[in-house]
Amino acid sequence: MGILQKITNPLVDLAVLSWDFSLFLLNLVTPDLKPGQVVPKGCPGHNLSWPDYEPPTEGDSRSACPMLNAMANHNILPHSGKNISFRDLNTTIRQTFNFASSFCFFVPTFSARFLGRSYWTDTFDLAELSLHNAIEHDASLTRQDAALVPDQGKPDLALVHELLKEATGKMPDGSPRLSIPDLSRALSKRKVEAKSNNKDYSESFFHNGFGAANSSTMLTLFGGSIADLEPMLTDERFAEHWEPRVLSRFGLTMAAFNGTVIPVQMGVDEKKVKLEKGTEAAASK
Ligand code: HEM
Ligand SMILES: *[C@@H]1O[C@H](CO)[C@@H](O)[C@H](O)[C@H]1NC(C)=O
Ligand SMILES: *[C@@H]1O[C@H](CO)[C@@H](O)[C@H](O)[C@H]1NC(C)=O
Ligand SMILES: *[C@@H]1O[C@H](CO)[C@@H](O)[C@H](O)[C@H]1NC(C)=O
Ligand SMILES: *[C@@H]1O[C@H](CO)[C@@H](O)[C@H](O)[C@H]1NC(C)=O
Ligand SMILES: CC(=O)N[C@H]1CO[C@H](CO)[C@@H](O)[C@@H]1O
Repeated sequence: MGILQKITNPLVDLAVLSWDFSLFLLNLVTPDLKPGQVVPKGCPGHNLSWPDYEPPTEGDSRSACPMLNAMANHNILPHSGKNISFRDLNTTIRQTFNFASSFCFFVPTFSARFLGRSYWTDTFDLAELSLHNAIEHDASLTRQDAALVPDQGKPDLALVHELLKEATGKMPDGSPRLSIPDLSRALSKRKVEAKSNNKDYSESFFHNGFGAANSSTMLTLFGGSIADLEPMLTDERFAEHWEPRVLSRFGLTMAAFNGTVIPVQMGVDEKKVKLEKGTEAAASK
């Protein structure tokens, strides 16, 4: 049985999707949260004030996910990255990132399923989330492929800089912003590169979609702001006074998120990258 059959559970997934859609509708008819108040009172990050950053040390467990690592680096999750309950992950990502509760339930449940554990009673270490081809996949934007670099817990700084320098947009204050086409282009380049460097390269429709989804959080929650993404992707640290840029009262739903993910995924064009590479090579001859 393939891993996908093992981790999909149509009844649960259907229930979560309808719950998600209800939240999407509720967001349309309720007032937005006030800037500065997106993280609830009493939670780390409320009023734009995050707990201190402490880089990981030898023995700490870290994942392929920059944002979860950042939570551990700021002690929002245990700094060791170990023995985290799936249920705590639900609560903390709801508070920290203003993802809708549907999403906050769905991803930890999904992770519990692929690790063969119980969402309700079990725990995990961050590194365990990097199980290859469960969520972790080839051609990530901030990690070399697992076949080349087995430790997926640290960002590859050269890749991060390649991504950040794709930004062609502008924030309202004039600073650089990663746009939808910038992200599509970055994903296309990573795919072309990974396919040529990694003889064990694999991809699937499912991972393409989720890869686009994972990276689209940079455009929604971070508004594409390079000033905010740089500390997050290089040090896995919250920028000072950061808060989620999604102000919806019931959080970022998967339904709303689709509005960003689908255009990003549709814009992925590996042929174009290959053609451009070809022209560059010809021009430099
Ligand atoms: C339950 C929660 C979560 C789990 C289990 C999880 C897990 C993962 C994993 C395993 C990856 C690696 C995928 C790859 O190979 O590229 C990943 C990537 C990513 N995650 Fe998460 N994640 C979670 C929550 C979040 C949240 C809340 C955010 C944003 C606020 C986020 C943003 C990202 C981004 C941007 C990447 C892409 C990094 C890259 O392409 O190198 N994740 N996540
Ligand atoms: C929020 O932070 C500002 C600036 O750091 C501070 O002046 C203010 O008192 C804080 N408000 C609350 C309710 O903590
Ligand atoms: C893991 O955490 C639980 C509480 O959530 C605790 O009872 C247990 O002793 C911890 N296990 C280890 C190995 O630290
Ligand atoms: C998930 O977290 C939400 C809070 O965001 C909470 O209301 C809900 O009970 C939690 N769900 C489960 C199944 O633990
Ligand atoms: C988002 O789009 C994907 C595929 O395009 C679809 O499978 C999924 O059900 C959609 N999610 C929601 C919540 O609308
Ligand atoms: C934040 C985000 O979109 N995370 C997604 C990353 O990909 C996995 C599956 O590959 C999804 O379950 C997460 O929802």
